[in-house]
Amino acid sequence: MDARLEAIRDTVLARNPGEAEFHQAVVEVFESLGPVHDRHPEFLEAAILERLCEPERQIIFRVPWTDDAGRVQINRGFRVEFNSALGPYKGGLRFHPSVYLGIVKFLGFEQIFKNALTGMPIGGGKGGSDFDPRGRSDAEVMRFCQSFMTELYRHIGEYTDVPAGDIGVGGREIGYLFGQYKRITNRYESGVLTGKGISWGGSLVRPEATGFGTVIFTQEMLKTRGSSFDGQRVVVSGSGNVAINAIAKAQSLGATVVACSDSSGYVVDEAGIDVALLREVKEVERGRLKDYAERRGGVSYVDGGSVWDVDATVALPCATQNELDGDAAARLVRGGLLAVGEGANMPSTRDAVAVFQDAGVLFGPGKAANAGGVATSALEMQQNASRDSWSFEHTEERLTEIMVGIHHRCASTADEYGQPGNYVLGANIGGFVKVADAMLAQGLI
Ligand code: NDP
Ligand code: 2IT
Repeated sequence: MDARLEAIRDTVLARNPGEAEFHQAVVEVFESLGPVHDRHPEFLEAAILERLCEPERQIIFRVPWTDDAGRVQINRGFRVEFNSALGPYKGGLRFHPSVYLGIVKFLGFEQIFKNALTGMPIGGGKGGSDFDPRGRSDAEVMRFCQSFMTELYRHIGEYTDVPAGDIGVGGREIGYLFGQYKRITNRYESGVLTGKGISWGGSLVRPEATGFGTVIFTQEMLKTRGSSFDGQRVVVSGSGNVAINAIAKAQSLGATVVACSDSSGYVVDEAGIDVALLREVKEVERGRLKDYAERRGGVSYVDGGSVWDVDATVALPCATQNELDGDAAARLVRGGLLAVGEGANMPSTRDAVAVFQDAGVLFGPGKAANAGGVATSALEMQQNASRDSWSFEHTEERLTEIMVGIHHRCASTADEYGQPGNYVLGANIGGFVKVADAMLAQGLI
């Protein structure tokens, strides 16, 4: 790493002790930015990096609620409003027991660059709670969401901060959150949240957008080698919103998705995952992948273990951070891997990324490859602002244009900085320069 940046990195790490995921995300970005600072010494003079690493605002709050047995439960809520140089803070809410400040900050930090890459007018933010929705009734989830919004509402708004979904937060949760926001503020302010239901201000394609976008980005990478999804053997991790829609899109392009996972195990389905059955089990019944395997029949379900033990030509990690380590990466490379598209945020460890890049595997980092979700959220905001709603076809066309544009921006930036095919460098520099220019123009704030 560039020596000037090393000193800034050390200060950032020391100022934010115990936040391993945030450190990892910061270091990964800093490693790309040396050459930018050679060309733009003004960024150093204006302390752009120091400012970028310090969130504009961090909110931590108590979320009290009662469970179905009448017992009082207390969770912790977070919203980190990281950077508003390009637009209102924008990013999802994650409900998962592992959530703490370091996770929210890593996600918020990555979101700044991702959102810049989309070309849409959105800043970076992220939030969530250590609430575990697993096994909770609808009524419990509703009471939790209402309590969460009773504090959050004062910090958000169409022009201020626009949350959406992430792990553990989908259409059901956005509905309860929106209802409570509307009730407290007495405003039907559609643009305050995205991922809404289609009849009350949501956008077609938003539910599919992250998974579809990941596949579109990966298809663009494959094209640079004269290849495509047609005939590929694909492994996807996770079986939530991003994973299911990535599976659907990859198979619609002629690939066979032979395995997917949840946090309990993975299924190997050599005939190709049955997407309709997977949706029924996971989205309608909120069941487990084991239930899919039992209902599907003729497939193998592996309790525990790693889905990355299954050979693939294309890997789409769509579950969570650091789920794919250096050993798993080396195994996948030995199995004939051509490309990785990250549907999740930071799913590959730093070792894994190095293994992929050294082996010449096409590697699309999450902040580029999974940007279709937030980009379509921005399209939802556009529709809300104009009180309009677009067709599925039109919205999907816009998503495709945006993903092809992000691929182009990453690839051309990597070329410009003398590292063709390095999408990590391209995404980090491409996102950073846009935000840094805007921060310079807006003065010392
Ligand atoms: P969901 O909650 O719909 O699904 C998450 C999936 O990942 C589930 O299958 C879950 O398994 C698995 N998973 C979650 N945590 C872990 C863990 N600690 N270990 C193993 N498996 C785990 O979330 P999404 O599909 O929305 O999100 C998946 C990833 O995509 C996240 O990294 C998220 O940040 C990222 N992302 C999401 C976007 C969106 O629009 N939703 C946009 C861009 C990125 P189980 O059910 O067993 O918990
Ligand atoms: O990580 C992400 O980009 C998301 N969870 C989606 C954020 C959004 O505002 O749609």
